[in-house]
Amino acid sequence: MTELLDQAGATPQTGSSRTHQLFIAGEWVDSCSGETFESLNPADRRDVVGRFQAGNAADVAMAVKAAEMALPRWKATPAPKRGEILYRFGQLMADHKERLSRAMTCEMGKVVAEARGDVQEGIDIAFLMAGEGRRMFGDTVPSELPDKWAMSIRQPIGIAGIITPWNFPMAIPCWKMMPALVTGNTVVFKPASDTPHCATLLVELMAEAGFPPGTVNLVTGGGAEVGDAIVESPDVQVISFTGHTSTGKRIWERAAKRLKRVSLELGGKNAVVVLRDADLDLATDGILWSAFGTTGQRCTACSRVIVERPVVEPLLEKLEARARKLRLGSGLDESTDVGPLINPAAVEKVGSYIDIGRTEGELVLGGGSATEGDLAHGNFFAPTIFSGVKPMDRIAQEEIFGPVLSVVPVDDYAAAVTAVNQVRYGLSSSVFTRDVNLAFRAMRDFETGIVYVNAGTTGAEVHLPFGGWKETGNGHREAGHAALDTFTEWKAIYVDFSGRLQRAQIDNQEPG
Ligand code: UN1
Repeated sequence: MTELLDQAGATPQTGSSRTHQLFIAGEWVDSCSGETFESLNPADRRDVVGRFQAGNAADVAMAVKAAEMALPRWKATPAPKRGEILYRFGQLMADHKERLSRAMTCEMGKVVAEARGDVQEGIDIAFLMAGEGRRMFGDTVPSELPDKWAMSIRQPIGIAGIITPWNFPMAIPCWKMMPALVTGNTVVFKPASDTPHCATLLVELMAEAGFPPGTVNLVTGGGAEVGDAIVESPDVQVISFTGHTSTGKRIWERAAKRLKRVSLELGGKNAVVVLRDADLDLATDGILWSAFGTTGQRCTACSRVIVERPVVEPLLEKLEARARKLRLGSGLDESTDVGPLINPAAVEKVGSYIDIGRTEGELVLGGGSATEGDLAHGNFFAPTIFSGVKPMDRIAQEEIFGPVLSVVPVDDYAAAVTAVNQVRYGLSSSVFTRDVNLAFRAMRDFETGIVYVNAGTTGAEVHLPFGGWKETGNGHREAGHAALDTFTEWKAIYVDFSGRLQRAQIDNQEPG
């Protein structure tokens, strides 16, 4: 373990081109394909973070087999004991926080302060879910019949397929694996192809924490090979996926054929609403942090600012002045505000939205990739602001997943609500106002799974449900105790100790 972590943190600019392996049944092994792929540092693509196994369906089959073999013992392990392993894992993450964070920055680019937040979110969910080992509440309720006991308990579903994105490469796998494991499922984990190193480091720590062989299996590789095989496997009963809406829809369709449970966290098009009475300095802080933090690559990122007309000009002035000062660069440099995008394809996609935006609004700032000086070898994109955007314009409707912000003027609160809600997604929203009545109306009216008052759209905490309405998901939630619903079956149990047959809904009715 320490060897891997040492390499992760020690030589961040050069990385390690060592070849990593899959983790199946408690062993580090090569892929059946015999092929590998590289993970590159997005701040400097010459820096190879490492080589990783290109897994395929045969590897997935072995991982599923290992998860199946481990299941009976893991299920039979008392939940508080399972929880103790989660506590150990959370503590190991805390012990190695700095090195994990730096490794994350090297592999996916987010500035190291935010990488620390990502690791911290993993620690938080490990500790929260460890505690579930001693809670996992069901109901104990009175029966409608005398001398009869009624209660409900949660039980594991079986093998969980965990398919995760690169933007929160430690937090999101932990959001999914911690509730899956504490409830007694075993796991096959496929991380995004852009962040296999982060996943490898996590799984190393999980092994060290004492998860028994086969409870957690890691298969790196492409979606078409590894992801599809997990989704198609008849023995994987539950899938938890975070990523593109189109991929999520495909997964759900395919899994539906086998009536699998699927939890999806997909896109967002999150709005900050600034009302005319808002504290504009505070709003500026919140908007910049949620629009340009993580280079706009959060599902919760703010990409629309819906502003009442009287304050459009003063707000825009503040946003532009502050955004102009944001420093682009390597996330390992503590003075950097905005790191790179994840890969060249992302630069191209974000760039294509600039062309669209120019025909829809007015470009105020940015609008292109940044290649000067030290940025030349990275996937950098300048923080970009468009003004005068209309609610139904494409840049105000489609998820861009980059540092692009659209300012959308509206006439009043009612028009702001319409604009917030007239999108296909519904993850996060926020309102800046000092009017308590309008704040409460917004909490009621915004059709999103998360609403902030006088804060930006990012920064969800792990003990509340995380997820969205509409095409952001399919009704499931991560984090909080809601996360347990994804990974458990309910069992209602009735114990009749009357010694005679009592027929519910019949014997307890007054004779007519
Ligand atoms: C995501 O972008 O998919 O609320 C997750 C937030 C973070 C999690 C974001 N705690 O911004």
